[in-house]
Amino acid sequence: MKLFVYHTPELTPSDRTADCAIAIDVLRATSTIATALHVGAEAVQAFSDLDKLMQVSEDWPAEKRLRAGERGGSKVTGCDLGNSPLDCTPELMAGKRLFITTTNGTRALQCIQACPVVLTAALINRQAIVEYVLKQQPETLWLVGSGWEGSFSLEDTVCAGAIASALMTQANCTLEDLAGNDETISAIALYRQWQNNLLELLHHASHGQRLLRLDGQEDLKYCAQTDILDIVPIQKSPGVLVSLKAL
Ligand code: 3SL
Repeated sequence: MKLFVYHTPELTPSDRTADCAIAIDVLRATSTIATALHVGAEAVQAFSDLDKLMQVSEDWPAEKRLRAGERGGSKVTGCDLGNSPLDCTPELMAGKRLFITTTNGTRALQCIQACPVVLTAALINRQAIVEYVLKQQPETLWLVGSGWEGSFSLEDTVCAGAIASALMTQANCTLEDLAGNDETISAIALYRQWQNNLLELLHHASHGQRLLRLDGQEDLKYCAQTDILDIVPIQKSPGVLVSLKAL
């Protein structure tokens, strides 16, 4: 297996696909997706475009849908929810489809949509993702960070490093065996430096600071936890994610 880390959708190759590609948006889209599926959402359907989300979700029974919209960290008017994973309670989500649009995370998902296997990962479901990858042994694996409007983000890269580091340890392989690009090596180094202080790293991150200004302390605390959810969000059809257990 060769693992390639790409920091943003813009840096991800568009002329080829990987056997398995994983979108990462720790703050907060992929943390929200993992949580929604964990508490019983039927599926999460992601859109980069808000108008398209409104149009497609209109055809879904109103009592079986929730619309989540975020721009610039805040909830979009007209949606039921913003993008806080803490809003994903079993009472609200069970049996519903979550239609979601966010600034960057849903774009990362869109840029890998054509890969044969598409997953989403966050720190909270890191180990479940690692176990899936170890079982499937894809020849090429991409970890795609969402970044922020085209720029690198610490939180997505540290999560990519957390996945890569666990793969190395659990597959008992070397950096040379696993790393397909330099970004992978730097992501592992970032994770190893901060693995015991992930919350502090999220506080340093520019998007962490943006969320703190919007009163997002509890979201940061939640998203900084590692391996708390045994859930693998997997693409069933373009843009539609379900729990692997429900496939
Ligand atoms: O950019 C995104 O996709 C979001 O996850 C950003 S936010 O954390 O909801 O502000």
